[in-house]
Amino acid sequence: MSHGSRGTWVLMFLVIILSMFIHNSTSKLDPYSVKKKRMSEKVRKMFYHAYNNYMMHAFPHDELKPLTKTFTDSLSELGNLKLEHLPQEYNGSSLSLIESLSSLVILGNHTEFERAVLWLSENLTFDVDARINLFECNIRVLGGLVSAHILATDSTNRLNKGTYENQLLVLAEDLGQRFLPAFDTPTGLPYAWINLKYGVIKNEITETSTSGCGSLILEMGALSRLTGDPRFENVALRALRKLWSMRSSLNLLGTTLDVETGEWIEHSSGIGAGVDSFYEYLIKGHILFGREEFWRMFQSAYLAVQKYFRYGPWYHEADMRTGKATFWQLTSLQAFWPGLQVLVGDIAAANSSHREFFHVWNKFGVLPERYLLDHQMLHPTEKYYPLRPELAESTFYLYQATKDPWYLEVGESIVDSLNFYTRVEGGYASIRDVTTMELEDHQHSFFLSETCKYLYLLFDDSFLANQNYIFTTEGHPLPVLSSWHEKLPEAYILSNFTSIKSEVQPKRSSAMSSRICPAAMLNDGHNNEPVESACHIPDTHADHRCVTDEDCGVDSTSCRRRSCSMAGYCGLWLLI
Ligand code: DMJ
Repeated sequence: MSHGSRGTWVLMFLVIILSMFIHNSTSKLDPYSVKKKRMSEKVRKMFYHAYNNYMMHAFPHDELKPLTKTFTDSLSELGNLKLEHLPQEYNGSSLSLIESLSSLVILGNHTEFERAVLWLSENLTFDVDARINLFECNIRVLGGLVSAHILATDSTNRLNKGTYENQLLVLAEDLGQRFLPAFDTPTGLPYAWINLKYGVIKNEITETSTSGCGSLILEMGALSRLTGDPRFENVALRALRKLWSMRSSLNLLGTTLDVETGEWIEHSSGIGAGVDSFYEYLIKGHILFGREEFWRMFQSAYLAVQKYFRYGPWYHEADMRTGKATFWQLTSLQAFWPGLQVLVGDIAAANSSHREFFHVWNKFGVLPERYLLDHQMLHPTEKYYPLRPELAESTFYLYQATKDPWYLEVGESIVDSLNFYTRVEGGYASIRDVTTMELEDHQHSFFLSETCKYLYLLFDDSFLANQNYIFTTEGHPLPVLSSWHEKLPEAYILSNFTSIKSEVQPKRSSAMSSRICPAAMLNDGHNNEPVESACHIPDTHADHRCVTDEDCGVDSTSCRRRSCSMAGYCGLWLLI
């Protein structure tokens, strides 16, 4: 054996020993590192199976139809209405590519990220005669572009500096300007629909959702901070404040409203469809911009939710005017709530709801869109599962907060179900009916921006190692920067990325520790006044007599709704 080849063998031997040592030491630090590595690789493959099929069969259109390997230009059809007149030459807005940008960075694929950024820079235009849903376009397109711009200008992402000259921000600003006419209403609440080329069209419908008006502040606020043009943040803030002023005396909001009259159309609401991201943007707006105003709104809104919608680990709907329960339904969208609860530290409540959602996931194999809690059956028409991310999202947050390996098990089970039921040769298909597992020809863009991302981050969170991010409702990361903060709240001083601007911070009791049920009587820490449990609703009659369940309130300790016994007394008679 020559000296040269002996040297090579010695080197290889040393490399093997060293890698064994590194492997052992990381395994010792984290006993789940092998599993995490295996699972993150599995999720990486899932993402690329979905992404590559989109790029091959659907790009530059919006979304992939994985069964027929064709495409759909869905952006202009998102929401509940269809676009009437799309021009022949319209090629979509590359929605799924925009949605994939931040996921590519999180997966460490800077080459593909750069390729996508350059393609969008040269080809994307919003000067099209397309009527789009403001909310969807904001969270998916504006959010995707703003987040990707921030990632593209972050020196750690190794972009070829010469090629990126803020093109994504220019596109985002153009889009933001096209949104502005939507806010030109007597109330400041934006129209749900806008034509990108011509603004608000004649006789446009005036009905919109609470989410539609109240989930704009992250993207529009970030756009203002990045461009220096305050108009985007101002209109979003005005709409949010108006919406908040429309709350009932119970601090509840409805689900749909009229943007011209500012009146509620649907008074029943919960934490799911039509309202979910409103709550999310209050707390995330507070984290991103440090506004106390958002915290105060959130705290009141959160307490009202826990008081009027919560039934043990479940959340039903209630009438915003009376707080009386309306619909006893579990919906797939509600599964984001435990993740939001993690952000405010209400881990125990988050854990118990998450377990119930996962229980339903296990029962059906995936989460059905709507389940009737009172009849213990699926909703007759909403039996579908469109690859939604919410359960994976909450699982990721709960694992971050607790490091309880149970959540890794949950994540693995979600990954296995997705691969077993929804993976097809041409991508990942939605499920039309969870009882038959019949598939539907649609791979929603949020599968790329959220579902795969949260599953990946559950098993590999190295992206989050050196910076604080919040994720928009569509899963696009925005960094928490001290320069964007009016005043940083006490709770976030741990970050080395942010800093306290104001020395004197008001003492604030946490929403979780003192005000949330089941604590029946607590000291509020200020004037020794007892604080009543937030979930407590007294029975109608002081002597607890009742004729129907309507006469009974909510138990202050267990937060369970009391019911009327055959003998005519309210109590916790029904055990579910
Ligand atoms: C996503 O588009 C967003 O998370 C939105 O807020 C509601 N849910 C869908 C995915 O389910």
